[in-house]
Parts: sequence; C-alpha cells; structure tokens
Amino acid sequence: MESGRTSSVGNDILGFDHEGQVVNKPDSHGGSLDWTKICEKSSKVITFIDLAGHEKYLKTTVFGMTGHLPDFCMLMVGSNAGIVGMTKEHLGLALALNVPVFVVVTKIDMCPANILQETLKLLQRLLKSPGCRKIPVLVQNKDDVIVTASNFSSERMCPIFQISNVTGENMDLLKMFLNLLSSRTSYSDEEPAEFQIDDTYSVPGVGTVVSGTTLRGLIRLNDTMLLGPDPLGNFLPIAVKSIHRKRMPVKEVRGGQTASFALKKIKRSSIRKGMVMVSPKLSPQASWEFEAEILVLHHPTTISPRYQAMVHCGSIRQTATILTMNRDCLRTGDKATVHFRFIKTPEYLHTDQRLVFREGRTKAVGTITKLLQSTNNLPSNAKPPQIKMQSTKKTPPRREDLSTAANEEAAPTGRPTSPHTAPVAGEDDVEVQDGNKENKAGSGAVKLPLCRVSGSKAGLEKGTRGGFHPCDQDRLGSMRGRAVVLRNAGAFGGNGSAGSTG
Ligand SMILES: Nc1nc2c(ncn2[C@@H]2O[C@H](COP(=O)(O)OP(=O)(O)OP(=O)(O)O)[C@@H](O)[C@H]2O)c(=O)[nH]1
Ligand SMILES: [Mg+2]
Repeated sequence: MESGRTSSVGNDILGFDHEGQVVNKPDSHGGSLDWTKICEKSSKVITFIDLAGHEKYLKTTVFGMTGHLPDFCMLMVGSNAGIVGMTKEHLGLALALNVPVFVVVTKIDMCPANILQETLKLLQRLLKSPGCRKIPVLVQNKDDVIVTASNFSSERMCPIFQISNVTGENMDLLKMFLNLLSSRTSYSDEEPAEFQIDDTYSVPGVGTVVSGTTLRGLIRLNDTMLLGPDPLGNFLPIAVKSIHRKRMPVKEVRGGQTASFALKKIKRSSIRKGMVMVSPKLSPQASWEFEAEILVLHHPTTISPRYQAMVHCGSIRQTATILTMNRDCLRTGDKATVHFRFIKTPEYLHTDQRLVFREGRTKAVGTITKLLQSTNNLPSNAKPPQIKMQSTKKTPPRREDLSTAANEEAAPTGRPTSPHTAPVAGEDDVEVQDGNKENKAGSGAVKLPLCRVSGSKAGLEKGTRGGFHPCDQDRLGSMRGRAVVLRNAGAFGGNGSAGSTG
C-alpha cells in the first residue's frame, strides 16, 4: 500500500501459499510487487481495497464500501491518535452495511504504554456500546487467532490486533488471521449475470472500457448483455468483446469477481457509474422511484419530505428527494418507510439492497423494499435526459426493438476487434488465463482469482494510483487510514439491523 494521504480507492493483493506463508516479497528495488508472481505462487489471494481515512474523502470511502462488495472490514486505528471521528464514521458504515469488522491498532512501536492502554479501553467501550453491540477480543496469541477467525463471520465478534508496521510486532498474528478467513459469499454460475459498473475509461486504440464487479452469474466472451439504464430507462444490447481481470485477458468472469470490459461503438460519456450490464434474461427495468426502510444515524435537525441527499447503493451515487414518508419528520435514531425519487436519471435497483443516504453530516442507512416507477416511460415531471446514449436512432429502442438495435449497435464494423483490448494500453500481454481457473487451494481458502498481471498502465485516460488498476480489486479490501474492506456480496443483500455510531 502506498503511504501518504489516500484520496481514492486503491488496491493491493496478498498471496498465501499452501502452508499459509505470505508469498509477497518486495522486489529488489523495494517497489511494487508483481501480481503475476504473487498469483502464480499462491493458494489463496486476498485483495485489499484501500480506502481513504480523511474526512475530506468520505464520499469516496462510502462508495468504496457500498460499491466494492467487501467481505470484511479492517479498521485501522493509530494507537497514538486513538479513536478519532472518522474511526466512528467508518465503523458505523461497516455496521450499517453488515460487513464484519476487525480492528488493527497500529504504530505500537511509537506509543507510550499508557496511551495504548487508553486507546484499547476506548475502542472496547465503543465496540460494546449499544450502537455497535460487538464482542471485542484482544488477539494476543495464535489460539486467539484461531478462535476469532473461526467465529468471525458471525459478525458479533470483533478481533483487535496491536501491530507495528515498523518492527513487525504481531504481524504474524494478523497474517495468520487473514489466511484463515474465508469469503462470506458463494455464487452460482446458473443465475442470470449482473455486472455493476463503477468506472469508465477511454483507452487509445481500444475505445471505451468499463470496470466494475460481477454481482452474480457468469459472463463469457461474446455474450450479449444489456447495458443501462440510459436516461430514458432503456437498456442497450452490447456484445462483450474482451474481458480483463487483474489486467489479464480472460474468457469469462463470475459472481464476486471484478473485471473490465472493452465495449464497441459506445462513447465513454454515455456510460456512468451505477449503470449495469445484465443478462437479457432479466428483462431489466429502471426505477425513478423506490421505497426504503431507513434508519437515521445522524441528522442535526429534522428530515421531512422534499429533503434531498445522496443515495449510495452499490455503485450508484445519485441525489434523491424524499417524496413522502410514514412519519411527519425524522430525527437521529428514527426509523421510517420513505418514498424516494432520483433527481437525474432512473437506476437499476433491487429490493433488499442496502443503501446509504447522506448529505454533509446527515447519514441514514436502509434497505430498499419496493421499486416504483419501474418502466421505460418517462414520468411527466421528469427532467429531460442529460446523458446521451450514442444511438443512431432519435428515440432509444423499445424492448421489442432490442434485437435489431443489437445488430446496429453492438456488431463490430470497421476496425477489427483486438483480442487484447484492455484498460491498459501498450502493456505486454502475458499468457491468457482462463478466468475459471481458480481456487487452486484446498480447504477453507477464499475462492481465488488466479490472475496474471502485466505491464504499465500508460494510456489510461483516468489516473489510478499506486500502480494498480481500480478494477483489479477482488474479495478483500483494505481501508487503510481507517479501515480495510473485504468484498462481500452479502453486504447489500442482507437485512440485518443497522447500527448507529454512538
Ligand atoms: N512508527 C510507525 N509508523 C507507521 C506505522 N504504520 C504506518 N506508519 C507511518 O505512518 C504514516 C501514514 O501511513 P499511511 O499508511 O499512509 O496512513 P493511512 O492510514 O493510509 O492514511 P490515509 O491514507 O490518509 O488514511 C506513514 O509515514 C507510515 O510510514 C507503524 O506501525 N509504526
Ligand atoms: Mg492510505
């Protein structure tokens, strides 16, 4: 992980061999590690999604948590700094999204004993508070690691590690814990595929590339998917011409995996975060309005109808207005059924999806209970579309017309399709790896991507940091600064209770 103030969603991977030893070794220059080598040698690979600790980047951090399906959250606490505002903020977010949390207290090499004890005391008090209802366990030895790792997914147990990145003290315990964790989610290839887009790129010589997470099902090369919704709520057929995973071309991706797709004949500007690519079997519908059960974690005064705030739901980030609710107004701690309406464009939603509703210091969490206004028709009071799909037709195709549109829009004409279209231009392609070839490891290992990594990321129109492409995260994420998150599809599927940060 890079040091310095993190402002975006970063990535790194940690590989374990069959004996549970970390395979990562810094290269001779002490620089970044080679993902190809890590994956080759590993039985299990954990991906860290590094999120920003600073308040200024909270919006990005919320997106990292809602949009990257973490399995677990590793909350980082500086032992000297103690429990700061953002510690509570990030802990509250993990609780609200039902992501199990473990805490790593760092910098114990430079912390006086009494301050460390004070930090641990406050931390345990916070975790036990009514808003969290966790069972904190100070991990002191290998037995503690085994006990906490085997009970961790229960969500209530919260292991606390005390480490130093400088002396390496207790790092063995943390590594052992990470190796023992297994993914909380399992996926079936039989389900119709859904892929959520969390970023777009224009790659010279390749065209538009979208990156994101496969939420379920299996997507194969040359599959035709429906991309949308556009501002009118329509979905456009699009053929999958190339797939990359961990910067490597693959033939397929499946539930839980991140990937990027090169798309033909579509402008980057017509694709936005929060759009999806789904199997035509789903006959997807976009919703302008939805109903959700929400819990207000914090609001300075009261929330009433016409209140607007940013809704985060999966990779969707859009302002929504409260149209009605089953109470006159909402204060901190209140629960209500609320009818929301997006202000800009309809979105592809599911019932039971978790959402975060926030604006400044106001925060609410909830679960979508009903989809409303789910049609292709523009409601009469809707604003005119602001994003143009690159359709040759004046009117976007209705669903019946999609097959024709598919031929017009998705069939490659002109320039031949490169088998190596990638978010990374000019990289040296290495051996093509079937995305299917996973889980080399035996028992208990997280279902792992076997991946190859190559080359530079020159040519990316949009910058990434730390030498890693944002689409390369998988499974485990790191919220450095304050937390690490492991990917978890269950994070939004769950109905569990939300906690306030107390
Ligand atoms: N002495 C000591 N220094 C540490 C330790 N861990 C990190 N540091 C230093 O603390 C500084 C900040 O580390 P980062 O990893 O960038 O912190 P961060 O939590 O990612 O910060 P944000 O990205 O802003 O959230 C760096 O200078 C590190 O070298 C530790 O265990 N002991
Ligand atoms: Mg950082």
